[in-house]
Formats: sequence, C-alpha cells, structure tokens
Amino acid sequence: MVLTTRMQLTVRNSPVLWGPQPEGESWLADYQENGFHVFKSQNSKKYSETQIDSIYNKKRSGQILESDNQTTRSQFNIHNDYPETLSGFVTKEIYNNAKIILGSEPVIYQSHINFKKKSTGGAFAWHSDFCYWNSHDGMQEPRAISVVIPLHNHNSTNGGLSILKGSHRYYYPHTLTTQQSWEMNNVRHDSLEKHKESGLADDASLTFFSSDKITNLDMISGDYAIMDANAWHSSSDNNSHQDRFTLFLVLTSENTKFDSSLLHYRPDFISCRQQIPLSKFL
Ligand SMILES: O=C(O)CCC(=O)C(=O)O
Repeated sequence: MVLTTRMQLTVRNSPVLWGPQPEGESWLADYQENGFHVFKSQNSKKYSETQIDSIYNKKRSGQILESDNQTTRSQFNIHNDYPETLSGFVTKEIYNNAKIILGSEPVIYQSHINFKKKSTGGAFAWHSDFCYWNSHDGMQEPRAISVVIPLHNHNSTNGGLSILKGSHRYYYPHTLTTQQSWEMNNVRHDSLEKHKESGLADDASLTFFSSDKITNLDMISGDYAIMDANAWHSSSDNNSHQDRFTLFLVLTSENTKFDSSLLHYRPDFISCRQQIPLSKFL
C-alpha cells in the first residue's frame, strides 16, 4: 500500500518479531515499536586492539576504501577471515535475543567492521539495509537484523550511529533494481546525489518523520544494539580525534525467504547464502 502520493512511502505488512514472544523479555516492546534496542554494558570485551589493528592493516577482498582511495572504511567477511575475533563478540545473550526476534536459528548473512578513523572517517547517508538486500539479493521480507557492536564509544562528535524511530515500518521509494546498479562503492552509502538511484532515502521520505524521531545512539564499548533490517539509519563524519570502530553482524533466520530465480551476483562476503549458524561462534 502506498501511503500518500507525495511521500510515496509503502507500509510494511511483515512482522517485526517473527516468533513467539517469551515472557520476561521487556525490551521486545521497545524493539517492536522503534525498530531497534540498545543493550547496555552486557557484552564483555574479549578482543585485543592488536587483533583489530591487524584487520585494519591487512589488505583483503571485502575491503572498502574512503573517498580518498587510501583509508580503509570497511572490512567485510569477518566471520570467514577472522572467526576467532568474531567469536570474542558473540555472546549467549546476543544469540538468544537474535533467535527470539528471528523466530528460528540465526544464520550469518554478512559481517563487517566500519573503521571510522579519527578526522577522516566518512559519513553514511540515511538508508535501510533491507532496500539493498531486497533489490540485489532477492530477500523477500525483512527477516534479518544487524547486531551493532561498538569497539569504541559512539557519540555525536565521532560519527555515532543515528536511527530513525519507527522507520522500520515503511519502505521508501528507490530505483535500485538491477545487477547493473550494483557496485562495491554503493556499499559506502555516502553518495550525496542520486539518492533514489543509489538506494538511499530521499529528503521527501525523511520529512515524513519529525526530527525528534532521530535517535543518536550513545553507546559505550561493551554495549550493543540490535536493529531491524528495515530501520533507516545514518551517521556523520568522524570530526573528532578518536577513532570510532564498529562491528556490524548481520543475521537472517534459517527460514528467511529469497527469490531463488534471481542470480546471486553479489559476492558472498556481502550476502552470504551458506547458512552458517551463529551458534558456531559461541
Ligand atoms: O557505521 C555506521 O555508522 C553506519 C553503518 C552502515 O550504515 C552500514 O554499514 O551499512
């Protein structure tokens, strides 16, 4: 259903919580209403700075550069290339919460670290990840989540993550449909023009939401957030003198539906179809 002809937003009919809701999980109401929830200081730190620095310094496939063409912006494929590092972050609590939301066994779809380096780390424009997973990978419904794990504190000066409350209930218009519109640089989500062609939310869609729906996530290392696949999010440049590294672990359900007639043209480190169970990293 198109909401209004001016806004061209489409209302989501799919569930946000895909399984039965166990009692005593009070965060579920917040997650369902807003499209994300921040879990405070519960993920104990089990990685070393040296491990993360070596990921940053090593050149591998799955690397995305900043627009200066030299600073590493993101490194994908953490689950394959650095499984021990990923294991350091995956707790029983993350596994359980993911399973409650997804309604069955969580499997890995993507993992990447965004290295928002001090003074150089670039912005991410407003977007929904589901827009890309649906258009390029044929994900039929937003039965997926991102677990956002800050490796440094997130705040308003170092380009912390912002999420638009309630946006997970709406799809914005875009023209991202074909293999031709796929290119690795689009994953930077930083284009300042051609929003619709790049799969980014345009101004008209954003103004549907009042500004007080923008939530800047203040997270400290040890916290984590879970975000719905279709929650619209963004972050600004890192203008501070502190790095802001963040691990994004994207999970689908083993039952998430994909259009099997669509050619799987994106690399496995962007959209993994191997059904690797999250439990492998516990
Ligand atoms: O790291 C951020 O601030 C935003 C990340 C993001 O939107 C992405 O990796 O898709």
